Amino acid sequence: MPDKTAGSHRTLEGSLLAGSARFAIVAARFNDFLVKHLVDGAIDAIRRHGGDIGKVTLAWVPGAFEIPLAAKKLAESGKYDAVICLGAVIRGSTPHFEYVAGEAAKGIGQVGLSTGVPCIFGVITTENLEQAIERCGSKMGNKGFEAAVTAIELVNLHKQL
Ligand code: INI
Repeated sequence: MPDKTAGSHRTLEGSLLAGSARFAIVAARFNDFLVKHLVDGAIDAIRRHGGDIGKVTLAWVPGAFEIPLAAKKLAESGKYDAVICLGAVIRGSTPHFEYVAGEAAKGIGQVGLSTGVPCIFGVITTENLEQAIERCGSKMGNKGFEAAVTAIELVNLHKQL
């Protein structure tokens, strides 16, 4: 935690109040029995942080590999303050895990940098199904919820930058 009492520097920090922020969610249908929980978690987080879930747009793409392009179009539309990207890539189920997970991570990062719209990496990448389940609302929390909270914080921080 930043020490807000030390020195005379100016500290910027985004609040966790969603207010009237507009969010787009891009969700990968591959492993949708898991990703649906991430989507529910993200919407729950927006609602519980005071956001208007009527303003949320949800776009489904076939797999995590397809997330970046859809995220780019949503970010470029000017209609959203942040794009929350959700998916589940499980090593056990594919020999091209590295490609899918790597391209999703790199692409989502590039969309944020190139558009200036916060683009959140809420794609879980795990060794096996058990680890994935743990991140979709059980032992390790819900990474969709966490991704949405990150989006809220960044929207509020970016207003000050
Ligand atoms: N897509 C995922 O989102 N998760 C995976 O685990 C996965 N596996 O295992 O292959 C996956 N593959 C599909 C990929 O994202 C593309 O949709 C596909 O290659 C077509 O471009």
